Amino acid sequence: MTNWHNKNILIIGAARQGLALARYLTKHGAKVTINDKRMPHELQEEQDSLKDIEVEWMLGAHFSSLLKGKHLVCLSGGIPLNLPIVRDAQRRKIPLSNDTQIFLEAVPCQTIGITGSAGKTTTTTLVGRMAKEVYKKSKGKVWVGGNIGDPLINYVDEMKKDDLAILEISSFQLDQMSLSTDIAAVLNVTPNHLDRHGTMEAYTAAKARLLKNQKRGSIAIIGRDDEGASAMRSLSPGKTLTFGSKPSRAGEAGTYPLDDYIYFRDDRMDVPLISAEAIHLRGEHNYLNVLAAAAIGFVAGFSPKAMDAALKDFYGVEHRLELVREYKGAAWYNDSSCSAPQRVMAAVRAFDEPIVLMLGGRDKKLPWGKLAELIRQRVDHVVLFGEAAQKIATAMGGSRANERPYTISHCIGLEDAVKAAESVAEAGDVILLSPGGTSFDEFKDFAERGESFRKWVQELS
Ligand code: UMA
Repeated sequence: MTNWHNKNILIIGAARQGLALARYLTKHGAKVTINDKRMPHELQEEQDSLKDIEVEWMLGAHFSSLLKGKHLVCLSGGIPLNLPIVRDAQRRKIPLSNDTQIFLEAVPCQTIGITGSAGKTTTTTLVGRMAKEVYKKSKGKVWVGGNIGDPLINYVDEMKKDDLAILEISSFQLDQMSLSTDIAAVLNVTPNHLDRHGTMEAYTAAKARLLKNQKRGSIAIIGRDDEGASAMRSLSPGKTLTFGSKPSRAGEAGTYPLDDYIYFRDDRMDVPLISAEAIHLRGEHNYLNVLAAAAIGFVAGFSPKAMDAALKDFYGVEHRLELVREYKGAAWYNDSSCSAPQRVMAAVRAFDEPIVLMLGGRDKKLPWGKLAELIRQRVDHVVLFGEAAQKIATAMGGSRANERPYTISHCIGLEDAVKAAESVAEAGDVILLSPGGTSFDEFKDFAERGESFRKWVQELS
């Protein structure tokens, strides 16, 4: 749908995606109703932000009567598909959409979409930095957004054909999408968001849509080290390239590291792209993010010089293995964005130092067993906090005979967990907040959790 004139649209979720979409659709002639489960007084700021446009606000609950006469229902990322109003919309055959689908229907320029269970924000940020180096001398402009924080539908009317739009795309968004980007990357697919998708199959199917929805002539980039992503090699109707930590097989195009360089290889050539010297990010998982960004950058036509320059002063994204402070000889790291046990494993593996690991938050019905095994091998002290503390403690099952010892403390919330971590930390340790659970049991989002952590760590004296 691209002609919005007089179309009746219901937007569910009055936060970043919903508000951005309401503004865009209203501007293009649609009659928009915004619905949110929160009460009017809780959404005063949101209502004020749209004071200059005409929208109908229906707040406090999701009434199915709102579907009457609607041509389209747009869902924000946080709206579960099993909500009765969403089920009713599907039963009545009212199409579902969202901000990213509508953005892709309207965008006039080349697009890059990045998804994955882990690493999508770092990779998107990095590709954006590379693109900005390249576009410094071009008449086009680079736009970076999507699930990373700022919906690009906010800017689509300003975009021109010579621009480049780079989007982080989540499985929640992909569920409602039938379009994809010119270059699409699936970094990895490991258990995540199972509380929302229900099964690993449903979660994987959502990720796969980014590739299946591509057109002929598009390019797909796949993480070949990752089983879940690798299984998607043949889903794109376009050309598929890969990235990975070892050289690709003969005839398989993609990026790989060798002798302090990241190379691109295809059946004709090996091209050095980035020197290891330029990379400051910690952890193997981050090295893979750089390999992914290099593959995306190469197919997008970025020069090796621009890629190298983009990395030189890049020390990572906030709340992702971010060094907060050195205190009494110990280093405190904020990895608050980590909300899956698999990602905690990547964070733990990023360090050689003794580790005090802060774990907790709200569980997403994910398995903790493999992380428990890694903790036995690598972690000296675990500080558990929040709703998931008991579930994690049960998965760890206590120390076993003849095994490397580790200790556990239990805390109610993150502030106490910081104090507990301080009391066991020694000079030379890494204290790592890599919670593995979401922040919603105690905070608005992972950013608020990370900021609170930073504040409490800075206050230690
Ligand atoms: N709400 C209801 N009914 C419900 C549930 C929620 O009305 O049953 C309402 C809430 O009251 C609230 C709104 O829905 O007003 C929240 O919607 P939202 O969570 O989608 O909020 P946005 O600010 O629009 O955030 C979304 C993405 N959120 C999710 O996908 C859950 C943000 O990704 C994204 O940055 C933002 O749009 C801009 O594109 C966050 C995220 O956690 C960071 N994403 C997941 C991830 O990265 O793993 C997918």
